[in-house]
Amino acid sequence: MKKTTRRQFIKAAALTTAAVTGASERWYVAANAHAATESGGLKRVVQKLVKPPFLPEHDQVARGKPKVVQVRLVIKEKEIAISDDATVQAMTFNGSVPAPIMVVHQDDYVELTLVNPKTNMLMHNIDFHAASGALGGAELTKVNPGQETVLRFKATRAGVFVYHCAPGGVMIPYHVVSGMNGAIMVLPRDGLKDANGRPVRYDRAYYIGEQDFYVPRKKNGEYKKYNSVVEALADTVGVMRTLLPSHVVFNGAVGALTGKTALKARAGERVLFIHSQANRDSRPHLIGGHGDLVWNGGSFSDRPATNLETWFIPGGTAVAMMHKFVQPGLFVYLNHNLIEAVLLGAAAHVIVEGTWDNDLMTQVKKPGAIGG
Ligand SMILES: [Cu+2]
Repeated sequence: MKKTTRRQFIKAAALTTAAVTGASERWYVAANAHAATESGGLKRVVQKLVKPPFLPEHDQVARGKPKVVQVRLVIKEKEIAISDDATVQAMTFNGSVPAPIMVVHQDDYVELTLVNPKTNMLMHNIDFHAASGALGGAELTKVNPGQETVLRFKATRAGVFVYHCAPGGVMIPYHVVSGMNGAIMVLPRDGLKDANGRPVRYDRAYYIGEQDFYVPRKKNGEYKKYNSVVEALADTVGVMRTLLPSHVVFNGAVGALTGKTALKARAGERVLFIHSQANRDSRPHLIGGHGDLVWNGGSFSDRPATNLETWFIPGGTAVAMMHKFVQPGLFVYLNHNLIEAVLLGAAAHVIVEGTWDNDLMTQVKKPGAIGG
């Protein structure tokens, strides 16, 4: 295998960025300066981001005028275990796969400080699908190890949106399938509405980030291990070209949202599931439940679809679904490509407490001998 140095990779990434974008930096400087005047004088709040599946503290209905919401992402290149037998040299925002979800309201400004510590090897940046212009901010946020930058954008569209690293060329899919993606929820200022336009609120919300990984194997079938994101690149891109992921998981690892870390709810509660897939399509389904309200494509400006059995996430999208649990027990939330769910890992558990409703379901006769 041909060895490539870190410097060669950084140079290659920089060249491909220029080739893909062909953009002039000067134009963006002017645009950025203009934005500074628009958000001046607004109240500033710091949003403390938390590890998924949890959401940061937020109001469902905005209080007062639009704000500048300050968030901070620190990029960490680090090894993570994604199954009993495989590790990945992951690239992360704040150390988790997926990256933390941000929650703001429409017309708020998001002011992100993006930090690339000098302990990392690669250049990174961020493309917010919720933002307008400059490749979603990617052109304005390229940070080499040892650098930080601040980006501010106005959240003009209500919905759930993916954000991800997009440093150019092959580095775009490589960083995304190494874990460098997350989501932002931009709530309508007056909160969510049901299919009839009536206000609807959630009792809990969870963020599920679905991630496809492409881990190379040795000749004997074992997964290969690498010491850095640079060392893993050539082999991993080889697997990526097959379009056949070795793993498709929720929240960074097979079983990450099962057992002790299963999602929890009570019968009678409305739960909002925000599900992102930054690279591939997915088709979520809640076994034993329904997509009561599904904001297809992630837009809160459109009426939600109702009572869906399975819904769709086009790759590069986040989608929100609300379900009111009406029975207790174990519910499985999965990608209803059942091969991906069961063999590759795309499944989560929801443990629901409450009292069983016999009217909705009853075991009339226990399984036993035929005619017995
Ligand atoms: Cu990156």
